[in-house]
Amino acid sequence: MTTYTIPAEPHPITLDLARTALVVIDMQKDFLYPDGFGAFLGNDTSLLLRTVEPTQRVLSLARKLGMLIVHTREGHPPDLSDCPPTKLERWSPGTRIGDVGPMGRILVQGEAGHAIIDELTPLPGEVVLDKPGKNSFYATNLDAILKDHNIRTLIVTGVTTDVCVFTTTTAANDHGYDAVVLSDCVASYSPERHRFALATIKAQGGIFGWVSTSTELLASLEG
Ligand code: C5J
Repeated sequence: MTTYTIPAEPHPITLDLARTALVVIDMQKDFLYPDGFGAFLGNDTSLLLRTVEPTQRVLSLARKLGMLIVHTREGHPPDLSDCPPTKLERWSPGTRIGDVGPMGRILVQGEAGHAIIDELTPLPGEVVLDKPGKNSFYATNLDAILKDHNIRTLIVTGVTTDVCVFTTTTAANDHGYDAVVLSDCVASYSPERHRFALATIKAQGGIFGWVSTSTELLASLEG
């Protein structure tokens, strides 16, 4: 067993490398690229693009170490059959799921904006998990995949901190995993909500998990 202790808040966490997976959440063109749907809604995508370089470093080390790597993508099939009516009706016409956005139909599988950004293209053998919800465990086989690999700890990266990262981390806790969120590898369109989500995850002695950074993780694993 190869274990590493990673500096983290609220306290260091020891992980067993063979039982640790990297989860890269929704690094999709529509959320990150300046010509995607997130930007079309008026969001500053540069806040999200800052995560790309540190995430590339973490992904590269995870590949070198042979860790299980899971990339998630939020979206629905073209007929929107798994999208609840409430989610379909929520926004104004023209900006709803399935409407045509700047990079194709919004949150629809197979459209250009639904794809993972070129900088983090998954390699063969890595899991690409399509999910209809925010929480990556909802209506997916993520828990089964992790259990198949005897995973205990998740290194969590991706976007957005306050939505899919937060809900996946709280669900990971309920499913019995330790989650370590890397603060420089996650981002929100709102810096305030980003800070609040991270503060909540590590509050009360780590009620949902841990918060660390790519620098601390890489220094520990490379050391
Ligand atoms: C994610 C969203 N990925 N913000 N989705 O956080 O709707």
